[in-house]
Amino acid sequence: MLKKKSGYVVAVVGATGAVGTEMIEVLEERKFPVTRLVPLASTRSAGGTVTFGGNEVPIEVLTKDSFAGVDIALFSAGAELSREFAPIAVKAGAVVIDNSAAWRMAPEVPLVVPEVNAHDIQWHKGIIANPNCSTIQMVVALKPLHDEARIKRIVVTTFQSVSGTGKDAMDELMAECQDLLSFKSASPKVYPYQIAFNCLPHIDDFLPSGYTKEEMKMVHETRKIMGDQSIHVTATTVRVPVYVGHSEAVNIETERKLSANEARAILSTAPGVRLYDDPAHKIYPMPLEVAGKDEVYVGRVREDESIANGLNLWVVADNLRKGAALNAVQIAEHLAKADD
Ligand code: 25A
Ligand code: L14
Repeated sequence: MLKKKSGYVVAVVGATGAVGTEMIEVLEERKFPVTRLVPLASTRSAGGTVTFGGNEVPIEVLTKDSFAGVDIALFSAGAELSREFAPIAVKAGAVVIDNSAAWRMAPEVPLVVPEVNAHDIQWHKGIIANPNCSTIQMVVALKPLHDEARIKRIVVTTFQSVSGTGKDAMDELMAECQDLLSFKSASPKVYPYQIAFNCLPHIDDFLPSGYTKEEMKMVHETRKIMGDQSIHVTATTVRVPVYVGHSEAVNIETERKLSANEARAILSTAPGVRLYDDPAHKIYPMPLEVAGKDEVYVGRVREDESIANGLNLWVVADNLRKGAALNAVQIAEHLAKADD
């Protein structure tokens, strides 16, 4: 449990990564009460610093002893590290907010998107999991519609940016563009094929069923966050040559009929949602515009004319912010508030 304090010692594991960097920025931006920041990374980053509150803070190498005196530990260095070090951090007295897939489906670990299920934070036993980026933005948009009309089935196709994979993937997209535009061939390392000027229907590993792990995360995590095992979800996840911002084409079937206007009215006041839907004036969300924003943008709200109670939506969010760092810091804010 987090003890009430006027400020907290906050560790960021993976502080130099795409998400870790954003976590430090969001902590500062939202004026989270940090008395001491502990940036942790691998030996590759040792000797460097991160800037926080106008100070250069030295990066420390992650070890079993890194968590002495730490109140909150934000993890974003991959599932393997989280599996090993999150229990160590908890033993040392920290509350862990973990951004990897390691703990999300563990029954004793709450999986939280504050706009949807902040109430689940209270039963944590030391670890709170941050959901998959694609799932977070989808449930922020769908929860208010589910509350009104009960969603029976979701069919989603994602268009995911390379920043989801991390810094190396962002560098790879840039290098491939430069090579191709100078008439050299691309040499992919992070992805199995060239991502520049291409789409890869392959995110995370394939399972024997033919689905990818990323697709199945959207199925299982959506049900856990919404607290409703009866929702049917099917997903196709696609990598696209975009730096930041995931987009999703979402089709839902509801128990009660919702007109597009009703859905728009609900979404226009929903927490964390920005309705951005005026096709007559070419107003619809795009990743280039949404990158850097906190809200989940929703546009292209239409009735699905092929079924009785169906809707189509286009959902875009900054995967590094709401999809990862911002959601984690929002959870920390709830923790700090809860012990008032
Ligand atoms: O398993 P998962 O859950 O699927 O997650 C896999 C990866 O996804 C990212 C994150 O990558 C993670 O490693 N990630 C996780 N959750 C995410 C989410 N929700 C998510 N991305 C989006 N949404 P990342 O590249 O963003 O961040 C990596 C960070 O982890 C640190 N790290 C890695 N191994 C570590 C470790 N820290 C401690 N101990 C370890 N053993 C990593 O630090 C980074 O902070 P670093 O010091 O290794 O990297 C610092 C700089 O070095 C560069 N670099 C990376 N690899 C190499 C390299 N340089 C040379 N050679 C390399 N092989 C990096 O560019 C970085 O700038
Ligand atoms: O959080 O886009 O489970 O490659 C792992 C894969 C985040 C996105 C997670 C990607 C994801 C990531």
